[in-house]
Order: sequence, then structure tokens, then C-alpha cells
Amino acid sequence: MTGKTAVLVYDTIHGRVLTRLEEKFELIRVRRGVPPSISPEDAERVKGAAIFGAFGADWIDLLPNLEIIAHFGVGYDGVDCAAATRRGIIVTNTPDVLNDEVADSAVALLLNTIHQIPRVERWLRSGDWAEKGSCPLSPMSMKGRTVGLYGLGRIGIEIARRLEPFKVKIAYHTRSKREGVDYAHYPTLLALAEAVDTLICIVPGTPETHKAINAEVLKALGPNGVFINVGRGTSVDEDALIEALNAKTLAAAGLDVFYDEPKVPQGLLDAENAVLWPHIASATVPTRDAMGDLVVDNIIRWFA
Ligand code: NAP
Ligand code: 8YV
Repeated sequence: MTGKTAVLVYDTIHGRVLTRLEEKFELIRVRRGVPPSISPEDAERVKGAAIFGAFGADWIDLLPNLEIIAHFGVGYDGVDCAAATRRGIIVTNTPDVLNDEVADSAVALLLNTIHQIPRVERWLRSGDWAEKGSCPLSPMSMKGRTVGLYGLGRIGIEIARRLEPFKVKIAYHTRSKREGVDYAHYPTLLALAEAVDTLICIVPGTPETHKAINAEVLKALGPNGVFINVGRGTSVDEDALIEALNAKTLAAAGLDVFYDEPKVPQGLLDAENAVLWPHIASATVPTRDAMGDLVVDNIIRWFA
């Protein structure tokens, strides 16, 4: 016991969070992804929690004096907010500081997918270029595309702005039309998918967006269609996506996020027309440090 306020942290949280929290708080480190495990004495002392991903009622109910859950990441989809709200526990997240990084990554993933960059790099590294000659062409191009954004919030708008110089048409679907933009707004996701050939998902994971990107939406993109996901994997019916990729009713997909991370279905791993990233859209040291600082600042401000 140190006399300092005790904060529970996942042992694998970004290092900057640990370093900065240690300066002011007593850290109670727990393992992520296992059933909750903490001594009753420690549980009693915990007043704050710095977490990422899942933090359910099983944890919240164990901590009688918890005041704040500071989530490392945008949104609250892993946190049982209903359980937190019942207890009057504040929940914070880390928006804005990663907008540019995630938007850059979204454009990179789109280009990687359309130009089949992982495949062409394998062609060079395997020696095929020297042995077999020029590598087979990508059937897809950015030229003439209409890009639909499912979500036009803090990150969505940054993606849209970055796409303008590519001379593509831009449209979007959100529940409320966004003020101050000229992009075409569609009232439903299906109407958007019918109007575009490229769909970028950047909505939060909520019950409303759960598996919203289904067989019908994917089919509407057409055989030249490209689907990019930098939002949440829970927004996608992955079985339908695998079927569309295999049947080539969809040309390609670029995915940074998956339904049940870190598990990636074999059907996606086997799909040559999919580019797969391990949830790294915000993963640079400067951006993760900025997210970590926001987690710590939220906790410091709360206890101040
Ligand atoms: P944001 O500013 O809250 O924007 C969310 C957008 O989604 C808004 O345009 C919102 O518009 C729309 N939306 C929400 N629910 C919707 C629904 N049911 N139907 C249609 N549109 C809906 O959030 P953000 O900061 O841009 O972040 C978006 C999400 O990206 C985060 O919640 C997180 O899940 C994900 N993310 C992923 C990474 C990564 O590493 N891959 C990094 C950061 C964030 P309306 O409210 O008008 O519908
Ligand atoms: C992180 C993210 O990878 O901020 C988010 O919402 O999805 C990513 O920036 C994640 O939060 C780290 O666990």
C-alpha cells in the first residue's frame, strides 16, 4: 500500500500509459482476456481503470469503489456502459488524436487492396520478377470509382478529404446528414451500396451497426466492388463476405478489423482477393503515445 490512489491496468496496455500512471498512482496490474482475477483487498482499493477492448460487468461488479474507466481507443463498444452507468462510473475514450493516422491507414489499405500490393511485393521477393518477368496486372483501379463512406464522423471526414485528390466521387450514409459537406447523403446503407462501387466502413460497433454489411450490401457493390473496413469487425457478416470474395461477386476487400479478434476466419486467410491487417490503423508510436496520454490525462483530471 502506497497511500496513492489505486488504478487497475491491463498488463499489455501501451507502455506510455504505464509509465505516466506510475508517476502518480499505485498500479494494480491484471491480465487481459482471462476471467477476472483480483484479490478482494486490491479490488476494494481500485478507484480507476485504464483498459482497452473488453471490460464487462464481470470486472465492474468486482470493483466496489471504481469511479472511472478510461478506455484506450475510440468508442465504448468493449465496455459494459450499462453496468457502469448503473453505478455512476464515468467512461472515457480517446477520440480525435488518431483521426489522421486512421484516415491515412484507410487510404493506404484501399490502395493496397486495389493495386494488390502484398501480392506484387511477394512477386518480387519470391524471385518471380527475375524468373517469370512482369507481374500480372491488377484488374482494379482507383480511376472512375465512386467511394461510399459508411460513417462520416471525426475519422470518416478525414478519409473523405484525403480521397478528394484521387478524383473519385464521394458519397456517404449516416443517420443524420452532416452539415457543411457537399458529398451525396444516402438515407440507408443499402441505398449507398447501390450507388457506389467502393465502400469504406468507419462506423462504431453498436447493436445498430452489428452485421449491417451483409450479403445484400456486398452484392450491391457489384463485381468491381471493393470493401474496406477500418471501423469494427462486428459491423460485417464475415460468412457473407467470404462467400462474396470466393464467388467474385465482390472484387476485393481490405480489412483492418475482424469480428472476433485476433481470430481471423480461415475463409478470409485463404482469400487471395483480401488484404488483411492486424488492427493497426492507429498503430504508430506517435499516435499510440497521444492516445496513451489522453487515457492518463482523463484519469488525472477526474481525480483532480
Ligand atoms: P464518430 O466521430 O463518432 O463518427 C461515427 C460516424 O458513424 C458518424 O458519422 C455517425 O453518424 C455514424 N454512425 C453511427 N452509428 C451509425 C448507424 N447506426 N448508421 C449509420 N451511421 C452511423 O467516430 P470516429 O471517431 O469517426 O470513429 C468511428 C469508429 O471507428 C470508432 O467508433 C471505432 O469503432 C473505429 N475505429 C477504428 C480504429 C482502427 O484502429 N481500425 C481506430 C479508431 C476508430 P450518425 O450519428 O449521424 O449516424
Ligand atoms: C486501437 C482502435 O487499435 O482506437 C480505436 O478504436 O480500434 C485502435 O486505435 C485499439 O483501441 C487498441 O486496442
